[in-house]
Amino acid sequence: MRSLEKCVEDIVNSKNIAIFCHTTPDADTLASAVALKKIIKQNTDIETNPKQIDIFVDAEEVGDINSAIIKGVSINEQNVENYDLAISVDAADVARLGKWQELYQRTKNTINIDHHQSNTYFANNNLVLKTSSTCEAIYMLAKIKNLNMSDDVLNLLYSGIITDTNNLTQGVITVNTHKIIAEMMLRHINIDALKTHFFQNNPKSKAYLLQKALSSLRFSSSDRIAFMKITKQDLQEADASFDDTVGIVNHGIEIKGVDIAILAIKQEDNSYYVSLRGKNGINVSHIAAEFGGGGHDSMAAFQYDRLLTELHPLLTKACKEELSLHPKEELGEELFFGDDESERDKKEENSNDNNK
Ligand SMILES: [Mn+2]
Repeated sequence: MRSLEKCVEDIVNSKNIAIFCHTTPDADTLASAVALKKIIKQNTDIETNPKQIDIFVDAEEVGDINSAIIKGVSINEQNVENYDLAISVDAADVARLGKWQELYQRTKNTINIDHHQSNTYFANNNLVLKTSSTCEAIYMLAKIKNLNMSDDVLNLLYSGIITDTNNLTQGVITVNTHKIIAEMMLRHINIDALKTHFFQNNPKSKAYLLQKALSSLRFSSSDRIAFMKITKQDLQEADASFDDTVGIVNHGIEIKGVDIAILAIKQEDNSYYVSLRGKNGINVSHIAAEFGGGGHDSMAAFQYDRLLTELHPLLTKACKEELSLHPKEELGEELFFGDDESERDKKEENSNDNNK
């Protein structure tokens, strides 16, 4: 993989490196940045090859749960005027770097490590892998190059994998994902503690926000679309932040018969962040792309600057087009588990017959 060779070469040869997360940072982008910094440090002889590595995130604040990832790590401290190398992690396009986009783009050498299919290949060197998360991509890249990864790093990378897949239930989960987790488990990762931290640790504000989102739940297209919204007033009344909105859309897609779940969140600047989930082969990244967004087949998102009343008919039309590609009758109730017992009985009967 030529681009990986070049990536490692550039990291080795750069003295000042800046790592960039995306705006509204999630666990994957934060953990990728911190893990990457640690991997570089753990595999560099600081005596002969000293390095300054700074991490940038355009965010007012990082919520309680994700702030554990960056605890003790300095963020947004620009120690040099110009960097030799800029690396973005988990950003599908350069605008996702927010206010740090300019610093990234004026750096002569840029690398883009990501896993979004909608990635725009905006860097000099683009390492876009079809993985569950950018954390999984970083693990693979480090593994191919036989780099050392401390237990700390494994815990960070595991955090990105489980959060981007809603604890291994959604998104791009491959044989590789499971293999990597097995390798991590053979080392040392705190699976129970991390599961509790990321999935059983919601602030009360999130529960109140969920209550409000669920009360807005509406169905359309023969109940194949579930729509929810969160208003600014909801956020205020629940004393919730944008972080608390993460995962709420899953409550829509978990409903029987629903193939597209939509959550529209009104943001501070009055634009909407629209989160989509799909199942039964529905590709919601196609829908998001129609509105300038992107993501993965089963999970995607986009921003919308105008009114919800304007968005509604457009979004409904886009969803219906996608649904028409997968008519309901084709998606009949599959038997997932087969019918082993009667199969076995039949075989036994047959073999008994043969023995007679
Ligand atoms: Mn990600």
